[in-house]
Amino acid sequence: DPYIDDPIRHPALKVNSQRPFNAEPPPELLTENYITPNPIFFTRNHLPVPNLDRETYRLHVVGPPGGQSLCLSLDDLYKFPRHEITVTLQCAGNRRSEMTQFKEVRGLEWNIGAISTARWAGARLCDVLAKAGHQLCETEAHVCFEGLDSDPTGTAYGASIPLARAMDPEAEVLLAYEMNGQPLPRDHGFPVRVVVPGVVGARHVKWLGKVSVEPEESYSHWQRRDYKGFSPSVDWDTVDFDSAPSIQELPVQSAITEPKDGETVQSGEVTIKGYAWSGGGRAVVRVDVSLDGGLTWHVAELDGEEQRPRKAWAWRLWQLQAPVPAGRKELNIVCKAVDDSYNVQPDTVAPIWNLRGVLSNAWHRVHVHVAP
Ligand code: MTE
Ligand code: MO
Repeated sequence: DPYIDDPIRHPALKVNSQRPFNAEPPPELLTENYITPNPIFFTRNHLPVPNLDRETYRLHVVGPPGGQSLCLSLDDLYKFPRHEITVTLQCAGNRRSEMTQFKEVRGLEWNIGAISTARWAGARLCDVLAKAGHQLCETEAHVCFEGLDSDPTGTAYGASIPLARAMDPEAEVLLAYEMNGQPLPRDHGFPVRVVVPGVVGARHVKWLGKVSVEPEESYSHWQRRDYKGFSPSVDWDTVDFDSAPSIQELPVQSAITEPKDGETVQSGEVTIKGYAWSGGGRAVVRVDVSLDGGLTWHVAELDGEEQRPRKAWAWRLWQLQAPVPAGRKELNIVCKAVDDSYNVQPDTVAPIWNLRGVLSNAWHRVHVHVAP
């Protein structure tokens, strides 16, 4: 059993798949803290968790012609200037179960918890690439990452991001060795992972073994044959993965974490809580909440850390206290967020449904009963 050596996990996690391990925190725990505690941070593994040793770990950075390849120990990485940022990580499959309800898709049944936020510390990728002699070039180029996790044929997890993002100090791409003040937990990439603020989780390669600059995107399955969006009309007989770009920056997202679907709330006043986030450093500027399925709206209060313009890497938590209209037996609660480019969420899943169930960001809806 290649999974025999996987770490022990927190019992509160809702497990979507045991081998490989995939799990999310329950909604009410997700927004209990602005920073998600490490033990309940959602986990998305495609393969067994490698058991790496901090002393023998090496990161290989392939240099350009005329540059120098680097072979970095953890202590070597500590010598680069330390950079610390709060970043929300979201899987492309977050909220996939809502797409499944509309029409079958292939993928893990994530509820709204395939998203979490941590304080990450590490070396800036741009500093490490510069040390190896890499520069921005005029022609298209990509930074390819390889994990030290692999399948029985020896194929490693891999992904890539454009070189322009990797070299941009303002994009703050990290080779992270710390998560919330601790060494990375094994499930989250011990000892080193990539953190690409504002970009889909799949590019944040864990257990990082190799970094190289290539003229093409990574040839990994997860870069080329997965994590892409398609028209609702495309099915598994007609899909052409080469025709769509790989997902990088994610669209605007929000969800309700309290109350839960099917719950009974007290009459009088109801408190509604949730999260909102957008990709590419776009800040959430507003969250609208409706108690009547979208006929009338309230503006929620945004909590959590104020985000910097163009560098809004982390989510906002939000809440709304609203009177329950007298005589109502049930509420159809809806939320939708707006980012600073005025991007909005689609109202239903149908027009964004896709065969892989990614990019699921329709208005989130929760139906509750009102106590008599
Ligand atoms: N890196 C490696 N090496 N192997 C993986 O399976 N999964 C990716 C990414 N990095 C993965 C990986 C995906 S799809 C996501 S969403 C994030 O890691 C999840 O990170 P987390 O488990 O720390 O939440
Ligand atoms: Mo993912």
